[in-house]
Amino acid sequence: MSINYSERIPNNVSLSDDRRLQRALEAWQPGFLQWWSEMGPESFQSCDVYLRTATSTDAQGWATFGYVKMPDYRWGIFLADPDPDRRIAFGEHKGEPVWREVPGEHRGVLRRLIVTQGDTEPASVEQQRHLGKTCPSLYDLRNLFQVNVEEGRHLWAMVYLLHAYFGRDGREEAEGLLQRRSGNADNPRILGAFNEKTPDWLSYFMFAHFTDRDGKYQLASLAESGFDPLARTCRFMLTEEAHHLFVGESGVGRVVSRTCELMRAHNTFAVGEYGGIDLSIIQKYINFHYSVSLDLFGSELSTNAANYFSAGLKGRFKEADREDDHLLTGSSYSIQKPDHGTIIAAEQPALLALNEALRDSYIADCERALARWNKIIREAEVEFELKLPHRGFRRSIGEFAQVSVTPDGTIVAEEEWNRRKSEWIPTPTDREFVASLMKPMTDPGQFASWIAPPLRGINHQPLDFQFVTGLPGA
Ligand code: BYC
Repeated sequence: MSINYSERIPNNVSLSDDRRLQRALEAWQPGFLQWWSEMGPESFQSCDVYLRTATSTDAQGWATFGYVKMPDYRWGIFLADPDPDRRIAFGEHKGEPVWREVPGEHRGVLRRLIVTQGDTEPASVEQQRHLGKTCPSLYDLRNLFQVNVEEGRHLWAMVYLLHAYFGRDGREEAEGLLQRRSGNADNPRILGAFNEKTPDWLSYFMFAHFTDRDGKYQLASLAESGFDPLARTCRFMLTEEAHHLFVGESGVGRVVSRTCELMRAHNTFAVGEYGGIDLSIIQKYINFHYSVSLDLFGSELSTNAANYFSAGLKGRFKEADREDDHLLTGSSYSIQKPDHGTIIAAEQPALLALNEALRDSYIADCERALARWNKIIREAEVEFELKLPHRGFRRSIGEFAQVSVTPDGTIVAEEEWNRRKSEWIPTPTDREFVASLMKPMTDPGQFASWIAPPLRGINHQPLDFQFVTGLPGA
């Protein structure tokens, strides 16, 4: 479905047919732009950035690239095309036509899911706002800004739903999304990972890999929703999400690749003095970001998740492709949990274990990406293997929140864990070292010492393409 760019708010939902909604969103727009100018990428607002903009919500609609100043980016409301015959695929309403309006009895719960999703989007922009100043290349700078503007658009996606379907409390929640701030002690973002700092580019690539990947799984579950506007919104958001995951996975892969290159050239594991990041430090960053992201799936056993599912509000990953009854009332699911100093598997009602089932799909996906990083190491003939820590490692939410688990899955005393944590997660010295490498590299085609160039440029452009122009001080 093509997108109408002639209106103040680009959209493919015939916004001009609903004057009230259009006016409400136009009234929210200046607050959004104000938030962007205060909390969006610092120092780069007047640069021209080679960005892609959606022109329609089908696959061809992404082909449009051009220079845009970020504050002029056409944020708007884009939903995947409706399927007039779509039916609810799971839960108590399975088989019924999907809802085009909010079902009254689920109003509060749906609003909360939408607000939680919406809150992560501006949070990530806030977390990343200082990174531009230390970009490893123009290619990476442009990718960062692409991700940032699209997270801003994802905020619009959720705000549209709040304004269009939740009346006055929806409008209040939409305001709240512009008020909370990542890491703010008085008014923080809702979920833990979105209040952490993203101080350097290694953290950023890890975030885009591990935390954005939670986004992929949560959006895919919401894309199954019986509330059709939410499902259609999330389906289009997922097409944007794919690029964010690419930035994360390929970013970490390029750091690994450069480290291996330096290891071979200098015949040492300690590549710091040659401007690289040791594999052992990369491993600690993996441990940190993976464990923070696992918490985002919620508790292993959750009546909230069971209720979302039974009510038809939030499905499972690829719900429609699954060959079970889509009700789960009689089935069980195995979860891991601590039990008297060891970790055991326990059968639990599948309905209660939905968060864990989604986390399992996520873990399998992370394993696949990890294997690709390890392939880079193997092909460089370096003896080292990156690993994902145990799911119980460093958790703050769920069954493992009260125990101290090592990366290999052993429960130890809290005192021992604290004594040994410098082996597992980045120490202040590790972070300072990584920070010391973060010098901006803005000559076209040049890359910082700690990262390999990508295989190709964005949109088939050569690597020395001027992906961002008009840099501050240039
Ligand atoms: N931090 O029953 P439980 C993305 C709360 S990322 C703080 O297990 P539930 C993106 C929970 O609210 C995707 N609190 O929770 C990525 C509950 O509170 P109440 C974001 C937490 O509801 C990168 C209590 O603990 N989207 O898009 O089953 C860049 C009991 O928990 C946390 C979504 O998350 C936490 N980590 O599951 C940009 C989808 N976890 O009821 C963007 C929408 C739990 O006791 N959200 N709690 O007051 C959801 O589906 C669910 O809210 C959650 C939690 C899966 C997050």
